[in-house]
Amino acid sequence: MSEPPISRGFRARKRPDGPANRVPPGQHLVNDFPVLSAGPTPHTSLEGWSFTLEDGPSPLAEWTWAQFAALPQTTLKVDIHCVTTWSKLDTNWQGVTIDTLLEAAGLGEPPELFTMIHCDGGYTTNVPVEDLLDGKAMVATHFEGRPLAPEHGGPARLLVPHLYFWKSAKWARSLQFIAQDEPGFWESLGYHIYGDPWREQRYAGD
Ligand SMILES: Nc1nc2c(c(=O)[nH]1)N[C@H]1C(S)=C(S)[C@@H](COP(=O)(O)O)O[C@H]1N2
Ligand SMILES: [Mo]
Repeated sequence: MSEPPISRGFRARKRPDGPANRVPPGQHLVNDFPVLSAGPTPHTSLEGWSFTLEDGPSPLAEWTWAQFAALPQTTLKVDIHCVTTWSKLDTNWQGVTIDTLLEAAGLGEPPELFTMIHCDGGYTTNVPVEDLLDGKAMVATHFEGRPLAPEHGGPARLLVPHLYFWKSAKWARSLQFIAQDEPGFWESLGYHIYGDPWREQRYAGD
């Protein structure tokens, strides 16, 4: 039954989904869920909440909270990576994928190649459209089976887990399609325009 340690070690290193292989360079694992906000937590009533898709200055579609909650829901189990070096494995989210939003808006094709996400409180972040499609991103309303806490972006935040977590904009209220990539809040302050944790794209020029 027992195998030589060298064989076990070799197998462990090769295991593709081992936790060590899921932590990008320069990151460490945490079990808690740190809160990182550039300003105070906005408190928007669900009655006053809406989510809008825009093509540049033109509105394309808008959902009230009730309408948004009635859209087809998706769950995602994903790892998240904050540029301040913490990563968290196997986080569970529920929300509406961007694919579902486009479909619900009657848009076969996204109208532009880039997006800017706008939030209550004024935070913005830019994400290329292709990083939002094919189930890679959602507007999340639930975390670990419960409504998303206000400090973590409730009632709804963008979730783009394959990019650094600053791209997962909290208190998201609109997704604006734009023709040219433009920096959002942190990107204008020296953070990377794209932010791939596996390529350690923390700051402009990385
Ligand atoms: N609206 C808004 N979204 C935001 C931020 C923010 O300050 N405002 N901070 C970003 C950063 S830097 C990170 S790491 C994550 C933190 O999310 P958390 O507080 O749920 O951990 O939210 C991102 N989304
Ligand atoms: Mo962050």
